[in-house]
Amino acid sequence: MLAYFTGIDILEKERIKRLQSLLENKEQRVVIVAHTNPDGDAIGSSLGFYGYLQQKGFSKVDVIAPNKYASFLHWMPGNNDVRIATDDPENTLKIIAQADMIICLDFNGFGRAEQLEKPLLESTAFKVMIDHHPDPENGFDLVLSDTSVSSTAELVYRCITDMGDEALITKEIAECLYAGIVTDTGSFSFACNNPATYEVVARLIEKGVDGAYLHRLIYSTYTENRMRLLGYSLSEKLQVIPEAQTAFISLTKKDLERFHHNEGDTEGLVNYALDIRDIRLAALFMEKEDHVKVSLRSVGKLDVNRLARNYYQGGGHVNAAGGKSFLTMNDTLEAFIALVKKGFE
Ligand SMILES: [Mn+2]
Repeated sequence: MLAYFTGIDILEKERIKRLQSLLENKEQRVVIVAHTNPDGDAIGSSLGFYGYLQQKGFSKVDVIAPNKYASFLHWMPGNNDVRIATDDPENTLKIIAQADMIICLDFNGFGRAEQLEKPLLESTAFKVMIDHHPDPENGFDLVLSDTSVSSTAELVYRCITDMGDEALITKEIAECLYAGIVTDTGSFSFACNNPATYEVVARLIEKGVDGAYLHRLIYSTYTENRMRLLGYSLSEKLQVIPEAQTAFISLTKKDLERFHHNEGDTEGLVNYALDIRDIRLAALFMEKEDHVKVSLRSVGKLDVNRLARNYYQGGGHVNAAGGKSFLTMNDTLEAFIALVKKGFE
């Protein structure tokens, strides 16, 4: 039996029961939604839950991603069924409007689905949130939120198990959930100092997951251009502010074009800046069409979720967050440097 994994606490048990009874009607139309710029946990938990509903006997389930995502996630079982909202906006809106139940995974406010925010709000479907980000927003009919878990994928495993359906988890579902946990913990290097996470992972391995194989599918996927962009970013575009224990990388549109940048090529890049000794805050600034995308990472108690909320109209976790700046790249960097030098805490 599970030694550390004791299931969701009493308060949550009522909610699990609620979800369980809601899932008794297999004829209803269910829509699973991931957040914009979906990461490994968003896609992994969405496809894991999708597989689970299929195993349970649901036949009208759609999975929607607001926009395209990186190709290193395309191996996941069920990936070909994911609808990309930006590819087919009309049908996406129809599906959301006709849904009986909407399950939002790995985000906790409709705004994180960007252009789908309004349709989601307007839909009369029963709305479920399963997530691990801090400060869940109102507007959901059922909230399963736990900020202590490594990932939404771990939470999905727990929900399925608590509903008594562990036996329905196939190898394919396990692979999706494993991918979510691996990517959200930086391959078990943060947000997982909890025996329960490893116990869930042990169960997924029992289901037939080949960790080494999946690791290569996820991480050993660089194109030559992506590898050279990484080298260029570190040697030419990295700035260090030792007195503020801060390091950051900035990439203009021209930089990105030079390396024929593809979606996902800068995934994980910000973490390199954090690997410098004594650096506690790392940032990546990327020039987009009408804004600068900001990714923030920190170590320890330094709260980049707050930094992202207060200065970059975004959010995330204490040690990993993101947002946007609508200043020019130069002004964005100047403001950032001033901010970290004066100390924003
Ligand atoms: Mn996550």
